[in-house]
Amino acid sequence: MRQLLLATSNPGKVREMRAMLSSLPLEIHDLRDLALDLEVIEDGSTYAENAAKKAQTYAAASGLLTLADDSGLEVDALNGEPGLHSARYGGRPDATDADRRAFLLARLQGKPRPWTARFRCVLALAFPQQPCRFFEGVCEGEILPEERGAGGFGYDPIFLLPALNRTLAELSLHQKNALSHRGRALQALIPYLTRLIAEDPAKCV
Ligand code: ITT
Repeated sequence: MRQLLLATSNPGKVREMRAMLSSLPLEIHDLRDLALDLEVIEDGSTYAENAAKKAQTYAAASGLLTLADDSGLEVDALNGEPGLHSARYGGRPDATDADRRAFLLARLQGKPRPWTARFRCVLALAFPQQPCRFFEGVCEGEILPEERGAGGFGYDPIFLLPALNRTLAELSLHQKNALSHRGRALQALIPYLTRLIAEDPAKCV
């Protein structure tokens, strides 16, 4: 069985990626299964640079075909913040997801609504010792002043999809994957991975 490593320490990302990739003929590992925990400093100036750094570091350490995700929330009224810094937003290094949501809402107080925003996700697929391939997905929406829903993770309870009048946290895992930034990036990756497995199996250990 061919193998793929999901190089993310975020359990929400792992759940969403596993759900979408489970139909492929691949044995999927995550960092917990392999007890891999390396420090990767996310100091790139783009999502792609950070995603590539994570994917290449873990591909080199594991020898496996490796997928990493760098993503962020871009709020127009905050000039695109928190963007690349979404995971570290909130003023304190030990901030929780709830702290980061509260911090974001505090920054938006007094600014005229709607607070339009988008999630962006860049996936990097790395083969040991080879350049990465990138797949991107975007999800447009709006920030709500109050939390709604208990699903998902991160900023999901305050991210509204106006056409559905639901936040991402009010959707099932499968509904979120059909519409989200990460789901869209994975939808672009799947045909590529399917071809790779069929045509060049040596690349998947
Ligand atoms: P890895 O780097 O280990 O993958 P991370 O959580 O640090 O995990 P990022 O550096 O890509 O990931 O930071 C992205 C942050 O953006 C993440 O921590 C969330 O706060 C937010 N985010 C990304 N995707 C999201 C989603 O689908 N729903 C809600 N928030 C999301």
